[in-house]
Amino acid sequence: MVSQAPMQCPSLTSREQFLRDVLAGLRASPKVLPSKYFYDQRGSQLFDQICELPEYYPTRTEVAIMQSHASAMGDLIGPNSMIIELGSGSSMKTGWLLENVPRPLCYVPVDISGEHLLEAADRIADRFADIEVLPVCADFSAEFELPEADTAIDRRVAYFPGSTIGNFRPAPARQLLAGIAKLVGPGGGLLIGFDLEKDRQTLEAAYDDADQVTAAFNKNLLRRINQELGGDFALEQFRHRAVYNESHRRVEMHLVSRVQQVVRIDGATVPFAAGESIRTELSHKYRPDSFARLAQSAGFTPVQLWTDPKQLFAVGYYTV
Ligand code: AVJ
Repeated sequence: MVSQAPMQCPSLTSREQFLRDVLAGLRASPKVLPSKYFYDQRGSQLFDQICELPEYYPTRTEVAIMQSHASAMGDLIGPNSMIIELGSGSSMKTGWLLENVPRPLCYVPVDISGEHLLEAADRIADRFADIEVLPVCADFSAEFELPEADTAIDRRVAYFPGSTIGNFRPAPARQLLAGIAKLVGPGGGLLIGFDLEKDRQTLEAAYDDADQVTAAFNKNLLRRINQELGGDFALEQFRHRAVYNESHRRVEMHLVSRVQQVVRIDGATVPFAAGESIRTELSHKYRPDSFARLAQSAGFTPVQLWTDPKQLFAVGYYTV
């Protein structure tokens, strides 16, 4: 059953906010653009395509880990739990988990995109008639209120799959995790997917695929600026670049200007030198112990870690 309180989606990205963020980023040195703006309709489609690429191992590896270990995860979580999925999107990996958590169980998908959210909530509610589904439209990186469940809840557990945490630098990642610890409270848990450090070649191929889907995903950000902010980026004058920055343990995506040029956006001008780049995304990679330390610094205790035979990706369970 989907209980639906009247749901107001915070209008996350007004045009004004988008414009402010874009101009601030392009006036900074070096130039940056926030990766959260990748996901308009076209960007979300391209991301779904990325998840199917032979080079992009994270999604299929995380799904395999969930398939193999969801029953152990469900046992650790236990009955009378509220599962709060952060950035639930289309709730792709959720079924494996919900099938294996003992009942009673309440599921709270949290997403900024209202349409995605209600569609996914309906699908989960149809498939699991005995689960109370309470969708919340919110930005999970800011504070939000949890809905009240019908049945008494013994613990709250956040589910944060997809290695989205990798988009955050260490300090904001710690803050986000500390916010999750506060949200689930004492006795609560966190089940989180994160990507593991590995050889440069595998990492760079995952973010620079042969079919150029990731390049299209990256350049879509410029197309979006053109469309929504009246920019005049010539997409073919920028080159996609993905590089593993080993000292920071992160893949960085860039758009590199092929020539010296001036771009206009809503009356503002942005000069580019030939070879100058805009950094559009950071994707941090961890070792089991480096992620445990991060989680501990946010108030969590490591309980168990699951990984795949090639140790490409990990899903960990932590408690407050
Ligand atoms: C959705 C942030 C997990 O960092 O791997 C995929 C996004 N960017 N290919 C990632 C992404 C380019 C992805 N996350």
